[in-house]
Amino acid sequence: HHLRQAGKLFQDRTAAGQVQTKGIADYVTAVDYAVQQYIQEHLEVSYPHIQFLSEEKANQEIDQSGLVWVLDPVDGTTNLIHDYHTSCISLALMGGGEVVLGMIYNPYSKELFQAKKGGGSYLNGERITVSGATKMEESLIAIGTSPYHKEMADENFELFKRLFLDCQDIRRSGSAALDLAHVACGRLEGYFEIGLKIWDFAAGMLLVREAGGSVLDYSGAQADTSMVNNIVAGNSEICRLLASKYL
Ligand code: 2AM
Ligand code: CA
Ligand code: CA
Ligand code: CA
Repeated sequence: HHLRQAGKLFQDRTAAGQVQTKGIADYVTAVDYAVQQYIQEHLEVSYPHIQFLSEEKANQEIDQSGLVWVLDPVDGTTNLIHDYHTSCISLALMGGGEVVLGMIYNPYSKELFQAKKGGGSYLNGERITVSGATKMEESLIAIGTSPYHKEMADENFELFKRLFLDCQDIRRSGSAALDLAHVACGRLEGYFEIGLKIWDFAAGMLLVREAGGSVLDYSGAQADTSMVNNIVAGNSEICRLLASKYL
């Protein structure tokens, strides 16, 4: 599988140290570019008619009504720079604005999460489902701190405090895609973050839904595949509670 091969590139600490700054707390490394190039080249050979959208390239002239691969070559780049071992590759296939395939690969744990529209979600080939917890006090919730929106720190941290007092505990991973994968397999009951880009959430959104969970936006509506979205995911009950009571 191309993702497993590309995941080996995460081990190159020299490339991970070649860092450019794109904005506040927003980085790209030589690993991001190497993973993107490897996957783009292999997809273009196997699927020459499918468009390719990816975080670290120019994406003009993408026709969202056709088929398009949506790649985040490294989700969790800050973690990669710190050698924190909490990053992944996220790849989705979209058609007509719908996600039809979702794949998230964690090269540190060698875990491959895969979902096909209508076909369920799998972790290394085994079927996965969301957690059955229905109460906040038994729920582990991943938060998104949105470090590139420091002007929102006060309202974010007030929300985190309210939630922290009610839930079992909170977590902050730094990888939106891994958080969604972990909701899909029941390790987390819920996750939310503002301003996610399509390459952060497309694969994870299908994984959570095909595992029996929900993915909403902050208004409580079904999350759509806009380029940017505020995302709340979880098993259906915890997702509904998060959207209605906290966000
Ligand atoms: P990245 O590592 O691919 O950049 C962490 O909060 C999540 O937000 C990660 O999935 C991270 O993806 C993403 N992220 C990083 N910088 C961002 C930015 N400037 N705007 C929105 N999301 C960002
Ligand atoms: Ca980024
Ligand atoms: Ca990302
Ligand atoms: Ca990225």
